Amino acid sequence: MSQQSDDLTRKRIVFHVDLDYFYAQCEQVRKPELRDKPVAVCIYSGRTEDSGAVSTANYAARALGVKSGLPIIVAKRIAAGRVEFIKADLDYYESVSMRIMAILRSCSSIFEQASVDEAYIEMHDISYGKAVAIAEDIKKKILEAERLTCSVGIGSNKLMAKMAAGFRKPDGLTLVREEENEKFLEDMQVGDIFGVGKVTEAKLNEMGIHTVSELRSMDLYTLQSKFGSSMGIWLYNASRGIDDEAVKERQREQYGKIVTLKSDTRDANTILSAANEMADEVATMVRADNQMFKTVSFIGILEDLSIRSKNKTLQEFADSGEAISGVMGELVERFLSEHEGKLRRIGIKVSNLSERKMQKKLWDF
Ligand code: DCP
Ligand code: CA
Ligand code: CA
Repeated sequence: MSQQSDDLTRKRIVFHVDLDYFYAQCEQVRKPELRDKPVAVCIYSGRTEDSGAVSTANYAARALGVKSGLPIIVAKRIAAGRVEFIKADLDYYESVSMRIMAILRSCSSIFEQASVDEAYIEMHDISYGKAVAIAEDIKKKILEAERLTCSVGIGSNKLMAKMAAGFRKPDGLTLVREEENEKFLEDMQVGDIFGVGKVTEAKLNEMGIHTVSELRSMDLYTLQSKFGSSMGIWLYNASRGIDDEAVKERQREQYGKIVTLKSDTRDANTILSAANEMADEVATMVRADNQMFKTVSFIGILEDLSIRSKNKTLQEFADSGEAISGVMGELVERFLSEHEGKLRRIGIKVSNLSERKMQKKLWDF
């Protein structure tokens, strides 16, 4: 065979694109003065001045020990004066994300957004060489449009693409050929396999299994008897780089919005008017996606930060703000009669979605 394996077309190639230190990079793009500084983006809970957690940090801040999940107070203790602490602006990151997802969606009809900053793209009948060129082009497009870097993994399935994307960050591009899957995984820890959670990892470690190659030495029967039949087979396959999950667009399951009240209260009128103010906004999001909803929920976050909700299912699918406001009085009343204490934040949510039928549109004429 004279042909190199790179020139052969592959039946299925999956790309995983993950934006680098996403929230922090978004901040650096709009504030160029942050370009060369360690940056941490924080979600403040509002309780006391510095309560809350770091949602992400750029790599310079990570080098100083500041990373996702760290309490802000601790992060500031570690890196006082050396790291810029910025309040998260989720709406802004969401808008950047939506524009980037539109770019990625245009690359292939087989597309799946997996989170605010990552997506899978599937292509057929291209060579690995061509796949690398496409990945380079994707990176260039995102850089040109939004000045953001990302890391891309190319693999024979979703699992391998995801693992490849995490291999070299930031600004990475990693190709794992199908025949390299086992080699790529074997020295990793079982907990490094995407999808293996803390509980499974601990259980495997207890059984004396730490590396992926040790996991691969387990027979299917033993794995299934310890982890159940579907988890057992998943582990068996994952340790070999086998995964047949489809890349498919995820359906959204709900739309909603939450606000903090001006002051903690249990005054029904104050709560109701704040809830109704959000109704049109939520309904507009639903209509923009050509969806309808059947269930409306009122969510209350009490002074002790516990979250409670009341919901009502409508007779018919609806897509208007009035349909939400129409049941809000009843929901708020039920909420207040069942829960004591003042409300600190409130939210509304619609769920039980259905795509708006084409017929409905025709009827509208
Ligand atoms: N995020 C968060 N809280 C966490 C983890 C993440 O709010 N505990 C948010 C902030 C991140 C974004 O989600 O910017 C994407 O998460 P990633 O895990 O992809 O992390 P980053 O993009 O920040 O960094 P990396 O370069 O490692 O992908
Ligand atoms: Ca990321
Ligand atoms: Ca991510």
